[in-house]
Amino acid sequence: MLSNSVVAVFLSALALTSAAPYPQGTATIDTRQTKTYAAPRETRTVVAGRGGLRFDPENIVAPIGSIIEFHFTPLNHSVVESSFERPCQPKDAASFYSGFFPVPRSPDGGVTQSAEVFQIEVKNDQPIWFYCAQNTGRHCQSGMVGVVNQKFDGDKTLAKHKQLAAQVSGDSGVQPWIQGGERKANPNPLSGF
Ligand SMILES: [Cu+2]
Repeated sequence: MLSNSVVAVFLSALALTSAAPYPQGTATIDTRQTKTYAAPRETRTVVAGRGGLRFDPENIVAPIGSIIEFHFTPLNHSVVESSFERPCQPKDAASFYSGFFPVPRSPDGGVTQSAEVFQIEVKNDQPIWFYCAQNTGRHCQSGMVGVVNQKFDGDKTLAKHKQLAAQVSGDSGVQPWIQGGERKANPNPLSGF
């Protein structure tokens, strides 16, 4: 009886020490997966059109190196980088632009969103102002603007930016092409954001 137990313990120990966690000789490193980012990025989700003509949230604080991931609800929103002083217009030729995301309303009234998202990277500690360029309904001028890392000790506030946007009489501008970020498959298009 005792000897059987000793043998059992011995065999268990043998099994533990001889079982390699990974089959040797078959593991490979997929450089496509590892060369871009050393670690998963911290991500902030922003939903365009949730709760009306607005971004939710619209005032985002995010660390350098993190990702802002825009999701798009009906009917047809976009996101473009602007400046505090000139709302509803691209900041410059390098400003990011997502293109438009047409999304039909759900027939049963449920929440729907685009099968694609748009991601930008927070590259420095400067504020990133942005808006929706949809001119049908004048989204930007109606307050569909937002900011990443507003300077909270200054007077360039989101509220002030919205006032400036409301004074824009012309149409919102877009870039000639999608740029400055990545348009990619929505990781969870059927639920949540
Ligand atoms: Cu919009």
